Amino acid sequence: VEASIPEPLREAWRKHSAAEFTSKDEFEREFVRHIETTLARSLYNCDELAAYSGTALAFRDRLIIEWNRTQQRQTFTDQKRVYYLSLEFLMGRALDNAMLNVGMKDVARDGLADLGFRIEDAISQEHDAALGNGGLGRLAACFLDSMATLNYPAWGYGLRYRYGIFKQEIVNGYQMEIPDYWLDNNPWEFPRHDITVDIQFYGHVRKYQDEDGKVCHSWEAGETVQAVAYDVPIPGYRTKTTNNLRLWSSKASSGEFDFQKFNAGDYESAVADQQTAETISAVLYPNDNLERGKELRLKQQYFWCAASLYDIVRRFKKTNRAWSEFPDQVAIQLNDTHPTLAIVELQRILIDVEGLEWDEAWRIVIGTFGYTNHTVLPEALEKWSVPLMQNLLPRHLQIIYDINLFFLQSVEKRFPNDRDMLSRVSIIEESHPKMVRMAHIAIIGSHKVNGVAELHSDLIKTTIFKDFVEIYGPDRFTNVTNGITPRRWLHQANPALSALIAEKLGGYEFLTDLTLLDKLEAFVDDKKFRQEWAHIKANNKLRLARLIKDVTGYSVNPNSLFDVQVKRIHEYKRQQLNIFGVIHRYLSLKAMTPEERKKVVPRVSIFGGKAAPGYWMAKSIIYLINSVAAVVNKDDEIGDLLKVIFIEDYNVSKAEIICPASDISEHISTAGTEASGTSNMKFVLNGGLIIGTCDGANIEITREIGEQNIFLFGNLAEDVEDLRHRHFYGGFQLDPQLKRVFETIKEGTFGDPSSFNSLISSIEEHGDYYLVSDDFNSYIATHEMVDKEFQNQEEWLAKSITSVARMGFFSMDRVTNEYADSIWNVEPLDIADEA
Ligand code: GPW
Repeated sequence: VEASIPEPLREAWRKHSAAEFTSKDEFEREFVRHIETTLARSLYNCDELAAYSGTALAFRDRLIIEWNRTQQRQTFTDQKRVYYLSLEFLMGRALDNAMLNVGMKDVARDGLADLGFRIEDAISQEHDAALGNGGLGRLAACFLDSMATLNYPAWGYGLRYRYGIFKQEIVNGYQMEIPDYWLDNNPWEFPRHDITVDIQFYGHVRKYQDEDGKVCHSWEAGETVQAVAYDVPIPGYRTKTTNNLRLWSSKASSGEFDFQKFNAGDYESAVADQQTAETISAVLYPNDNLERGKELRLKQQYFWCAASLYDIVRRFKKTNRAWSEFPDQVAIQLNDTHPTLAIVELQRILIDVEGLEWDEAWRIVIGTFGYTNHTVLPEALEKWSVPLMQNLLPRHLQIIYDINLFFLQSVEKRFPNDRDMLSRVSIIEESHPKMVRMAHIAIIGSHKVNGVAELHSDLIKTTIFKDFVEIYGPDRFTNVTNGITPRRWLHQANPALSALIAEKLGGYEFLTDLTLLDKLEAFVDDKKFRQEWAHIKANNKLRLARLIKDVTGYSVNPNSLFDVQVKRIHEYKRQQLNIFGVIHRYLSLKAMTPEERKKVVPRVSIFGGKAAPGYWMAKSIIYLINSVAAVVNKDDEIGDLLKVIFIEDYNVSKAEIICPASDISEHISTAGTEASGTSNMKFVLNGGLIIGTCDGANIEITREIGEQNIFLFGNLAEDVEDLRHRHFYGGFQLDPQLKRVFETIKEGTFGDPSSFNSLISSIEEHGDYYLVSDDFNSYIATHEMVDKEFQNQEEWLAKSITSVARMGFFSMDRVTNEYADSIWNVEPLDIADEA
């Protein structure tokens, strides 16, 4: 407020206020201006990278003008805001998305052509913003897109990692990890060196009495680190809203970068302190669905939660409202348990700093938070050791103990003498060392807990959180099935299909109301439409074939059936089932006569995905895929009938090329293990069929598109426990066809078999936890159906079109509105009658 210009002087400001380019000519002027001044280059040294930067800077100016207006509007109307806390935002590239959202891609294409560039070449220069591992991080990115598009006043909060998810290279069939340093020349972030927060760690708690004799606590820091805000503008699609993603970067706090040491000439140790502080935001942990309890990870979590809450509270305090109104102004969504410390931190701020009573503070906390669970896998549920937390966050541990005490007292009252119940629901696990169960804090401190697909939400209520349903009743638990943004995953990734749909539907409204796709069903039998549909798929397959040639050197026949599985490599996602199936196919082909082979549908099995660097089994799976590829792809007897491809460094921008190009994709997790999956939605929305288990969102996709349009197989979630039990106590029977596959591997067909020992023995000898053998037979049989049905191209096309027409439910906009209504209680900002 102090920095505001007095009214009489504002006229001059308004006269010169920045304007947005609106024509090709103006775009070209902005582009050249940025090349010549911002980048200090000229037409004599403008390469494609500079052309990307010039275009990005021109669009960035537009976004920032809209961003400023949005923030002013949101401050002025002062409604409730949503804060989405996520340790991961897997954004991918920003330029194409920005151009499409503001509706100026054609203008930029023509302008760039005038100046000597192809827009695709400029776009492909951009480095992916890869601040995430997989589905959880990409979901956060889809949320941001949707919240802006629907005009919700919403901010994302995350960490500005210097290194995103590692870049994967395949060397001699093995995964190698290369650091992903991505920050140089990133035009999309705005450093806010004036927005900083000092964050404490370690130290001790001092107890004292205030003037009124009330017992108070003060946390006296052992160490402080400074958080600096970096803002990333998030444009909505064809809307005035440009929201903010605020990422925190760590550095030594000003007092800490020691002037004394510096003065005394002790530069080395002064710089070492600086570097220690910077390690907090240095690197994204590369684990998907796994928690390893490392101290630096806990530091990251607290650093980010504390900085974000300080920022949120500071914004609230400017409104001069009573604390009791906090939950009417602020909704905070926790993307998994990673930000659970925010619950404890808000309670600490309210009682230790603001002086509220415990009960009033706790009501505010519960009213503010919502918690989304994304997994039931035990190894992914976060637990922190008590001694670790005691050392790093002593006051928070006290508060956690108090939360637990009051909670257990209330449980004891409702369920007297149920000691087992108390120990099951306690925040503290009585192990050695004791552990803090973060999910329990998240449930106790939130007013809503949601799963991400129906089956998964049912499972959390009946298994891992069953006791909490008894304690709180069913209302605290709900389901919001995941979705995807159709802007990036249809319009941007598959412009030709988007244009064809727009032509049939009379415009692009479906991009903001995806249920309109249902009008496509009327054209299923339209010959010409079918041809155009098929033509687009064929072109997308050509585009993928070019990418495959570029990254692997292999040429694939684009008329083959493209069978794709791209996602993080994990035993529960069962890429091993897929590659064993490929080996089975290879053996069948080898056993055929030339006559029989003529009837076979040629296939390309395409894999992609990263293994966590410490996940041995996942790395073995990658090595097996590449070893099979090396043998099969050079087998002249087989030729085009089977090719195996591993696309290295799968990421968001590669997904944009891969998803539109599949005939069939694989979503084949052990039933009950994949909470939702979201790439299943991306593939179907782009006209690919899927083969999958009855797991996660596959079940709802089936319900929407019809079971005749999906290839389902395998055991059901309800049978898994029983099957696992039988593996150990009823004797284990290896599927005979899988046995033949194992024998082939053991004979050395794909190189030294000892490399695959642990993969095979986990199934043959150690209980086959993921039921690969139990599902193998039906998996093979279902793939035979796929082959057969693919030969009837007309039927296949009808399935493809019908499926797309019925995918409206999986728009992220539906998801965002459900969160807004049932969890956040926020309204979109009405900007219709804005001057
Ligand atoms: F373990 N998911 C993910 F639950 O990508 F935290 N990484 C993770 O660490 C976790 C979950 C976590 C995924 C789920 O595996 C996937 O099924 C789901 O579609 C996605 O989160 C978004 O909800």
